[in-house]
Amino acid sequence: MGKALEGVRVLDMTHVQSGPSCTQILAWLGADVVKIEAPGGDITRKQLRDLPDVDSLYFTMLNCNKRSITLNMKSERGKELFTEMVGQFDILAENFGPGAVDRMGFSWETLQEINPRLIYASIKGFGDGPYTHFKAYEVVAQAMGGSMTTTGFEDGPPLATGSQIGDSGTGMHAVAGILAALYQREHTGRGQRVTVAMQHAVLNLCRVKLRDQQRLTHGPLNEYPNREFGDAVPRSGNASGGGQPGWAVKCAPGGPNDYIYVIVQPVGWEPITKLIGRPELADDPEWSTPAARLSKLDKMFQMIEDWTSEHGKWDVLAKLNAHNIPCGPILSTKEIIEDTSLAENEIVVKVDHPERGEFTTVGMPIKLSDSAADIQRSPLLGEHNQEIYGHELGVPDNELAELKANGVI
Ligand code: CAO
Repeated sequence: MGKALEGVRVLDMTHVQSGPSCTQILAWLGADVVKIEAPGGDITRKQLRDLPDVDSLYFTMLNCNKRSITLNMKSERGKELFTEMVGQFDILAENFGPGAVDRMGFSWETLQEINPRLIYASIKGFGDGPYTHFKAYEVVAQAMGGSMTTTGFEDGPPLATGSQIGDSGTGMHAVAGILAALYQREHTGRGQRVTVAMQHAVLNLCRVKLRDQQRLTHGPLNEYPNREFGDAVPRSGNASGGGQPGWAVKCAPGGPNDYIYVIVQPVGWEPITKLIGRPELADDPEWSTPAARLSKLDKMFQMIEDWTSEHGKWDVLAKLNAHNIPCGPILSTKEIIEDTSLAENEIVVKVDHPERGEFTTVGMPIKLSDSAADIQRSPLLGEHNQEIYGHELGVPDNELAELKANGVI
């Protein structure tokens, strides 16, 4: 067996980011992922284009290793072809607005009748309740899942994070659900419904903030830099708010990404005092213990910054790591895309594309020793119509031409 999911077939009706991020991982695990697009194509093929008339990086970076077919799900023949495919696939994945697949004529009950082994995965913005019928995008989920309220500085507005926890974060949750359903099917012989709400996935990633919400009822959060607390967890800037204090401190020469995030574990204090030229603080009872430092973390990080701002972030990284002090320089996207170790790890990968030429993408973050991911380019719109409708479903060439002319494919 070459790949973990070899032989597993995914009918991929996903679009934009959350759903495609899920099915791309399934493809990298070896599944045969066939993306069904309306004849006009996934909207992201045309969004945020950097080159005229060429699939956008938005699309190419989320749809690698898939095949593409076009199908008008609102046509009668389209529904027939879809029904035939549902009978032959293991997984159907979609993330349309609420009710869209039902409106196409395919409820979960209907799909089960067609294929009782089908695993049907849906991503929506919300679970059951007052928001069920609402559409959602990334930052909507961040807003309603606990992320925006806890991101930013206390005297500023709520902030969106750059990481796509609502979209790709939800996609990764959906992968887990689909793989579990595949495993359960081995025992039961039955498929099942997998649903993930973006609000729920973001909240799962904000779990520690609900921990702190409950701690707050027993008093102030001393690990936070905030001086005053209301009835909800405040935004705490760059503090982790976790068991060990951390902060982003400035480095030389003072550019927008000349910062390093430093964490002061108890064992790290003594070497830090030496590095910053204040060795006397190692044994000073005012500074020597985590409890003593807790009420003056701002002063502690200011002293550290007085030192780091005289050095470049890479230099500080080396000096702190020489003493096993956890830290991370703030890497710009340019530094990341040019990072040789990320390329060597095949997490920053170059892929050739027939229309845009070579582009860089983010590779497979999950490494399996027996199932290496082989990153292949995204498909052109309808590139595999002939292969799938003609060869696999046996639709004759003359009908294919007719379906094309009539806008069915
Ligand atoms: N053939 C014919 N029609 C098709 C089709 C096909 N192959 N594929 C999709 N369509 C139609 C659907 O039937 C639907 O039409 P109706 O509304 O008339 O039933 C329409 O295209 C898609 O609707 P939509 O609500 O999904 O699209 P939108 O652009 O208005 O909304 C989004 C986009 C993302 C807000 C919405 O899809 C959504 O809320 N999805 C769930 C949450 C989600 O995944 N958000 C992630 C956003 S970024 O990753």
